[in-house]
Amino acid sequence: MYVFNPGAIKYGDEYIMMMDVGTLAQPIVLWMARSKDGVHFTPDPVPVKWPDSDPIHYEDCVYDPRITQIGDEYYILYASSNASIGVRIGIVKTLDFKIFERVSVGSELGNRNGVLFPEKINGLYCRLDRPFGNPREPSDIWVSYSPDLVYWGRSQQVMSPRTAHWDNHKIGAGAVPIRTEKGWLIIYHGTTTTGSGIIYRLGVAMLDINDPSKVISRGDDAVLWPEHPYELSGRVDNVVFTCNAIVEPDESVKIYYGAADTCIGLAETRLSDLVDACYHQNAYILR
Ligand code: BMA
Repeated sequence: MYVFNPGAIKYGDEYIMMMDVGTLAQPIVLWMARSKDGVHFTPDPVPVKWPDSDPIHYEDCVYDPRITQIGDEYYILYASSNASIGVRIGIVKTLDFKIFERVSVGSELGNRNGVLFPEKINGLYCRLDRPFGNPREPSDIWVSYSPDLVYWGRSQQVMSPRTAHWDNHKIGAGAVPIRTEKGWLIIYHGTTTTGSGIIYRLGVAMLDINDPSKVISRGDDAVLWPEHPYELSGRVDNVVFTCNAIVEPDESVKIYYGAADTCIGLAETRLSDLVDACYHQNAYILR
């Protein structure tokens, strides 16, 4: 069994994790686990009871859930895949992590890594996503807006892969953006190709608080990369991949992440260190 790429959020006095669970015999399903301390989790006895497919997009596999709280509601943006048609971003909501209600098939075909901001921006819901429509490569992070979480538009490119960096191949939004005094902190994944396959790492950037299409600063270096055996080798080797990070009241940050598409890791850091990393430039990178 493979358990990976968790969305995670605090709900009441619990930490909730919703993750991809797959076996060799069945497609991935979403499963929840709960914890009192954010470290020791107990899985639910059965998978999440996901709402029926939208009539216009039958989904045969769902994965990579990102959970965003807005008011009392929790929105889950996830990859909604139909094997013969393609992948879209699905949107489901819940009030209690027991009953889940479909909001919309939230994107056109050929999009995933959808991440909803935790508040409206200029009166509109706002999400980062990763459309595949780019003629060069399926690679960039974009931003889109919606009045109702159904109709999305005003799409704009935010960031692209960078040459001579760890994220020179593909990038996609990871954790739900975190509001800071300097702007929206994003933790994203970036890939590079090597002779023995792709490496997934995590990096950070700061986006303008009122216009997230504007990148204020982007750290040169990755902040998390595969280095431990369980990250280097598994169902897919050399992967760290995040969907949510939790900022604690003391401004420590828990980054939950999938390791090698096989198991789940927890990396801890401080909010100030992640913010600093957005401004860190590496003298050794050729420009
Ligand atoms: C991405 C997604 C993730 C996965 C990653 C590494 O494209 O499919 O679910 O963790 O690849 O295999």
